[in-house]
Amino acid sequence: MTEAVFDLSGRRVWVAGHAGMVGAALCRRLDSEDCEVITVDRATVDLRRQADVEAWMAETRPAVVFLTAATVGGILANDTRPADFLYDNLAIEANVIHAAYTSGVEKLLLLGSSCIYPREAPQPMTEDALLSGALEPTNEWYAVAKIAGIKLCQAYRRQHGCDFIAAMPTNLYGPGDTFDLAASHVVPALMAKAHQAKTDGALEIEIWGSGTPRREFLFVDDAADALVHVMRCYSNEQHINVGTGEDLTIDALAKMICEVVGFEGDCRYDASKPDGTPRKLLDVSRLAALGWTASTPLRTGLAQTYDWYKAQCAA
Ligand code: GFB
Repeated sequence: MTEAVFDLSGRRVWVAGHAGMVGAALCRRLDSEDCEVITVDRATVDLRRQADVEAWMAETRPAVVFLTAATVGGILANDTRPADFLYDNLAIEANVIHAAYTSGVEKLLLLGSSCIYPREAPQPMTEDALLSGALEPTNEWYAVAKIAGIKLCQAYRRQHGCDFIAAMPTNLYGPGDTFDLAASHVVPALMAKAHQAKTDGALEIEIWGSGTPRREFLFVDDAADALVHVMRCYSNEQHINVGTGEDLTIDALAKMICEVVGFEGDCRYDASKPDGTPRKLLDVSRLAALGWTASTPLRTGLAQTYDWYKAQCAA
């Protein structure tokens, strides 16, 4: 086990973005830590408004910040709402990171995304692949904002000595995900489609693209555990990958989701929808060297997510 270098005990920890899937999982994970978790609703502090953020942070003085707040979405949302994905995320990162510096935050972790890497990056993608080639066009707006976030953490570390770090997770899924088909990522989208088809007695579900792209999926409670581990054990200017190190095709994922849901119909591919990046597999050697590896198998995580979704549908 890696020796802890940063202790959360007794510290005031702000989970920015607590209402989102990752923020909520982090709050669950931090329940078992001896720290004070604070959150603030969007109606009280809009993180895109600099004055709101500075005033709230100066008043509440968190010692530690997990910056998970972001405008996020699946491939279609990224492709059709470029201004939201670029502006919202740049504003949130700039405001929170600068206010963390001015209010004396001891440590901040920015959550990014594996889409920061070039579309044609060698697989699995190491941290060094950043800015080595052109981005995937469907999500370059979000990627540029997250790259700017990494650079903000580096810049405040270099110029002001701030212990600000950045973690780049692979595609995440789990309880609390967005199941709205216009905004969702592939896991909740296919789960909702399969569930609806099973309920309606439909013969097939529609899968976007060709089914051939490969993706890596990490269960959100594993991700939250990894982020706490990284907060404790990592302090470096270079960002760090967070994933499982294993991927599968969208076709294989769709079949697994149909099995979990109990839908026995067919999958029909809609080639008019984008595939996005052909492959996005992270090299997780650095994280493994810190003593963390994922523990929830994909099928187990999908079953837990489906249980959560069914409970929401029934509510
Ligand atoms: O999860 P997803 O939207 O995100 O799509 P990305 C992954 C793959 O699943 C793509 C296919 O090849 C989609 O075409 N897919 C098949 C579907 N059926 C569906 C469906 O019904 N809904 C969705 N959403 N996809 C996002 C980025 O990329 O991943 C973000 O746009 C971010 O910036 C996020 O990085 C993690 O992996 O393609």
